[in-house]
Amino acid sequence: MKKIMLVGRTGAGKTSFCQTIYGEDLEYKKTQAVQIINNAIDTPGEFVENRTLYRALVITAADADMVVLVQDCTDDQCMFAPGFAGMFGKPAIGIVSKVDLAKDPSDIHVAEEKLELAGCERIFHISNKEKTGLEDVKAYIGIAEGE
Ligand SMILES: Nc1nc2c(ncn2[C@@H]2O[C@H](COP(=O)(O)OP(=O)(O)OP(=O)(O)O)[C@@H](O)[C@H]2O)c(=O)[nH]1
Ligand SMILES: [Mg+2]
Repeated sequence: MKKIMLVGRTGAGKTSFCQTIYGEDLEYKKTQAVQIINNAIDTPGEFVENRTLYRALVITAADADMVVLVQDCTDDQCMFAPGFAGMFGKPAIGIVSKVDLAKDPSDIHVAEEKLELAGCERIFHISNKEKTGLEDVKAYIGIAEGE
């Protein structure tokens, strides 16, 4: 199982994603500091919203095997500049989150394009609420069935 680090805006669904992939109940709590959820390093959205905190992200990533960029498909804003994922020097995948809330398939495509441009090698579409799209990403990260 790879150790992953979650990166994305406040409210993107990073903590929910960690809870979902490890089979925990969804419990909302704003992430205030870096926290470990099983094999995942969950970061606060502020780390990517404030350039001066990028350094904290890069240092935290030293411990991870893979970086996971999370983009909410209902969010017009994106914090991932082209090539963003390259700063970690680690494999990076992208998660388009909240697909249950997409008003139009284009919402998902636009989010996917942002993640592609950011440098993600694979992109997955998921809903933490409806628990869709999880098996593929879990397999990619190496979380076994039922784990
Ligand atoms: N409808 C829907 N809501 C979601 C989904 N994922 C997360 N949410 C909701 O979005 C809100 C924010 O989710 P979090 O997982 O706490 O977001 P976060 O990225 O950890 O945010 P910070 O800790 O502030 O950086 C919560 O109310 C979640 O219940 C999803 O796939 N679908
Ligand atoms: Mg969080």
